[in-house]
Amino acid sequence: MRLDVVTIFPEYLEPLNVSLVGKARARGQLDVHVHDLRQWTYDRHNTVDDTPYGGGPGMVMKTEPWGDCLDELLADGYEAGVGAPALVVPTPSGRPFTQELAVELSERPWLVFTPARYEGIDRRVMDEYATRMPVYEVSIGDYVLAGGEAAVLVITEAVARLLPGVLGNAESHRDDSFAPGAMANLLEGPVYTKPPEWRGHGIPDVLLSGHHGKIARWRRDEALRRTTANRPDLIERCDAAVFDKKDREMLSILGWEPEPGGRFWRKREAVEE
Ligand code: 6GU
Repeated sequence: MRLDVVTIFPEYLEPLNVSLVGKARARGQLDVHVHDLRQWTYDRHNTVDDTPYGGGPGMVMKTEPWGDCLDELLADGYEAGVGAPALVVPTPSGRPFTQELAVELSERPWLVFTPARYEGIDRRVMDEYATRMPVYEVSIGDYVLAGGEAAVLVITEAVARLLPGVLGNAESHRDDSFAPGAMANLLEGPVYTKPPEWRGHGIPDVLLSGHHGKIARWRRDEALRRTTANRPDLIERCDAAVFDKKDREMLSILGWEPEPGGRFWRKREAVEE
């Protein structure tokens, strides 16, 4: 897979040399190109922004540097025969980045990222490239960052670990929380390793029992416990058909009950606790 990133802070993308993404690059599984947008400015001050039409605070990134840069790097990739590019535009007003979108992006041969600073990029840039390729405007969560570079690191890592051969074991993302088509999207429960006792904290006996069925059940119960506590929306969204008899017992203990419509809701008393 080829990745291009265009930014006014190329050094912000240094982490792409490290860890999983860095190793995927070293192995030739990822071909990463980071570009400094200011190389496509032609004035003394290397201007990339200007005041917004209609007034208001902040600055808007200008069309021309983005257009000239994207034209050049798209021509380069087409010439190299990389495949069909998709533009990924990080913005707090984009669609939420999810595991499902990570899977979709991981299936493309070439992603071009345009992290912006200031109030964002002149709309006409996205409109122009949308006539030639898919454009994904993506947000990584409900908070505001100063720029899209950190989002590029997030998206890149989520996508890279899905590429064939990047994670050691091909099975390792089948059970990810949020894996599409997972039985139910539950958060994963706690994990433990040696030593068996640390500062007076032991580990749950069941994990030492060697009883695989009981261990699987315990893990499922802990996943339900954690999901109801931290992400009740995930339980409410589930088709109740994904919960077996033991799941239902655990949900009941946690203060949840089925509705006639088929979904689970937190019981009133539990909500008020
Ligand atoms: Cl992609 N960019 C910025 N600037 N802020 C964000 C974001 C992206 N996602 C969440 N907040």
